[in-house]
Parts: sequence; C-alpha cells; structure tokens
Amino acid sequence: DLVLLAERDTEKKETWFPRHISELNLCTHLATKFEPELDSDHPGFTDMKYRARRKQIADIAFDYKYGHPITRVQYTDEEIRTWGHVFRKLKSLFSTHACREHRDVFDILEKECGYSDNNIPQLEDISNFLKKRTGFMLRPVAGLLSARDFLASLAFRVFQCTQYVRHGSKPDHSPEPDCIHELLGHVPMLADQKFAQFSQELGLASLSASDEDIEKFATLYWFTVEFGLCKQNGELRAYGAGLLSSYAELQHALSDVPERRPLEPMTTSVQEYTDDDLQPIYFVTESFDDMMEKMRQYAATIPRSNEIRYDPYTNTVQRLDNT
Ligand code: HBI
Ligand code: FE
Repeated sequence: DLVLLAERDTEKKETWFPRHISELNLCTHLATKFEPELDSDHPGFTDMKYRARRKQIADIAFDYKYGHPITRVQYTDEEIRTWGHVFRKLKSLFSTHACREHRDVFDILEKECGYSDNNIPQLEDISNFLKKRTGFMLRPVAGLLSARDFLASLAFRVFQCTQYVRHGSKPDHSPEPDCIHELLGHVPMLADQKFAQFSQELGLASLSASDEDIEKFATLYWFTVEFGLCKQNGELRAYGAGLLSSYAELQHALSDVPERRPLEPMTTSVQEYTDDDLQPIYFVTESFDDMMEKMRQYAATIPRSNEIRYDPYTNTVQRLDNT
C-alpha cells in the first residue's frame, strides 16, 4: 500500500491550481507583453505622466485580496474624454452589430449602473451588479495576465479586470486590455446567464491542463469570448468583447472582408491568430447552447478536466476522484 501511494504521488504530479476562490490571490502572474514601461511601441512609452498614473492604478490590483471591496478610482477629465469618445462611437453600432444579450444588458447598465459618455463606471459597483445577475465578480488586475491564471479565475466566476484607461493619443486602439474594453465588451456578456456558464466551464476545463492544452483553451477563448460571432434571427451578430469594444473591428467583422467559419473546437483551438491587427478569420456559433455543447465535448477529450466539479456553496473546485 505504501509503495502504491508513493508511486501514485509521483505519477500524478501536476501543476498546482486553485481549489478555493481565495486562492486566486495567487493567480496574478502578469504576462510581460504590451506593458508601457517595457514596450517601446506602446503609446505611453515616453509619457512619464501616463506611466505614473498606470503605476498608481496598478497598485490597487497588487494590494487587492479576495473579499475586499475594489478601491475606487477618480478618473481624470482626459480619461473620461477617451472613454466618452469610444462610448459614443460604439453605441451607434450596437443596435445593428451587437448580439441581443449584449444590447439587453447594455440598456440596463445605462439605466441603473451609470454607463454614459461622461462617466466611467467603478469596478466595485459593476462587480456588485454582476454578482446579482450571474454570480460573476470582478477583481482588479494590473495588466495582461498569464493565460493559465486568467482562465483559472473564470472557473470561480471571477473576471480579472483592468482598471486603467488606454493612452489618450490612441483612443480607438489599445494594444492591451483596458477598462474601456472590459466595461463595454466583457461586462454586458458576463451578465448573461448562459454566457456566464460558458465562461465558467471554459475556466474549469483549463484547471490542471498541460501547457499545450492551456494554449488551446486560450485560443478558443480568443475566438469565442474575445472575437466570437453568432447567428440571431438569420443575421450575423457580435458577442466577442474584442469586437464589442472596437469600432473598426466590429464593422470589419460583419463586413464582406474577413473569412468566417463555423465554430468547431477541435480545429478552432489550433487556429493561428494575430493580436495586433484586424482578424482575418472569425468563427460563428449557432447559439450559446450549441457553443456550450461543443465545448463540453471538446473538454471531455482532454484528460482529467471532466472529473472537476464546482461547489457554489463553498466556492471550491472538487475532484470527483477525491485527490
Ligand atoms: N489578461 N487581464 C487580462 N485580460 C484578458 O482578457 C486576458 C488576460 N490574459 C490572457 C487572455 N486574456 C487571453 O488571451 C487568453 O490567453 C485566456
Ligand atoms: Fe478581453
């Protein structure tokens, strides 16, 4: 017996993953990409004032612990101008380009949560809104996270959310996620029950996955949560947050220019993509139910991910084989 146990220990050695929602305090590894201090192409690279502001807001994320309220930011007039510019342009496209779920929630966010062109909503207020809608919460993050940590948080219905605003010189494009992208693109979708469920299941499937499989889940995330298209009443609509927060790409995605293929996780998960230009290819789903079903079938082909369950009473992930 002792020998067997010892053997099993070495065989089963696997990457650590969070078992309780509070352990997301340890899932904060930033990817060193697009940081204004490290990337000479970043529009804020030579702007010391912008870099100081970024550091100030990053410290809120570095100090954050699970269960704390998210510290409020008093946004500057320039930041609000940048937000307002993007807000007005995108709003003019939503009725013809956004999916029904996004439009429905966006109306509520305008009526009840202070979404308007002269106000940047506070993450703490939006987190409380999401908690009531779908159980999702936000936690502040200082920039682009590692795919493993980012996906792991989704398993707990936690969305790691940036709080800073992109550089004012390039309001229509940001090389990294910023709160305009999160608030206009992600938040409305996370307030939808089916989409929230899909996001959590993608997160659960990623726990304990190999680096290779994490790469595939990150690619699936890219072509669904960030750049996904769906069919509604016979029309193409956007549900991906990268589309719903970019005026140029939202128009491009529904135009005759790009290629569109049906979402098929086996092949979509290995599709190459670019993160510094408009996408040449988008994937289309028939419905969120269909997308969830396909994702479940795909996740079931990956060893172990199908043995993980989430217990919402204790906010823990449990392995059904009790290890
Ligand atoms: N980090 N802060 C943040 N926001 C994202 O949207 C994000 C991330 N890290 C990785 C990521 N998205 C995706 O590209 C996938 O790798 C999961
Ligand atoms: Fe995003």
